Amino acid sequence: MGRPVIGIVGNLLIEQGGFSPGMERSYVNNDYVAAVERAGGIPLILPVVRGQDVAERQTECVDGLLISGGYDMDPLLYGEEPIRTLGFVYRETDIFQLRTIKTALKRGQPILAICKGIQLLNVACGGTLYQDIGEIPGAFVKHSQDRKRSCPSHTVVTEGESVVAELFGSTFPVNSYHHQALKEIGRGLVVTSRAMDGVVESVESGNGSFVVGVQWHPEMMLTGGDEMLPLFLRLVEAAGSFAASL
Ligand SMILES: [Mn+2]
Repeated sequence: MGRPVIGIVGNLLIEQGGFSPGMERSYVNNDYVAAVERAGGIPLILPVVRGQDVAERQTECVDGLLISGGYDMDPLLYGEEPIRTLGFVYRETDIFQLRTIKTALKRGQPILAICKGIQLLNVACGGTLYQDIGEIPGAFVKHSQDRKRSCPSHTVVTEGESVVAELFGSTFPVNSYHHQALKEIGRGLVVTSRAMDGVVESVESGNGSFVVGVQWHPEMMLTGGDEMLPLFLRLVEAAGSFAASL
């Protein structure tokens, strides 16, 4: 068997200017592609599609999934009305990404969910979000950093045994590019770390399959050092085991 294929869940970028304003482009940030390749996986971008069956078939074509970041999620998808500090929403991308995650969870396929990815994972499991961290009483940490993307800016403390604790220890620094956060935790997920203000920074599946969500951007940290490489190595390893078990 060859190297595991990691599907990177795509996004739509709406061009704001240039030659074709309004043009929608299928894309992912290239840091995700580079991280998967560096960890020994074969990166494959899964574009946003409309059909449920198309999304399912895409997911079946890969051995593991990397859920990338993106716009704010449509709060109607988790039963809330939009508040004034909600950012730009593109509902069709949310629906595609949720379908992809649900398909992977049903198959027991390994998932690494990053930034909006952890939020999508939580909603796919029935959880909810804070639409803006300003809603959380006592949340004092700056979670939208103004520094290089590879540079960590706040501390994370782990809770109990988890992949994250095993790889990075009980406390470690991460970068931060989110203004939303997990509220009620979805079924089957366990919180494995928090920022110093209590904001959830990672979750994992409680059932032993490799399902890890992180609120920071390990693929961006990889552009400045190797601290976060073990997370991608684990995803690729789990994807290889999953493929071998079919
Ligand atoms: Mn953060």
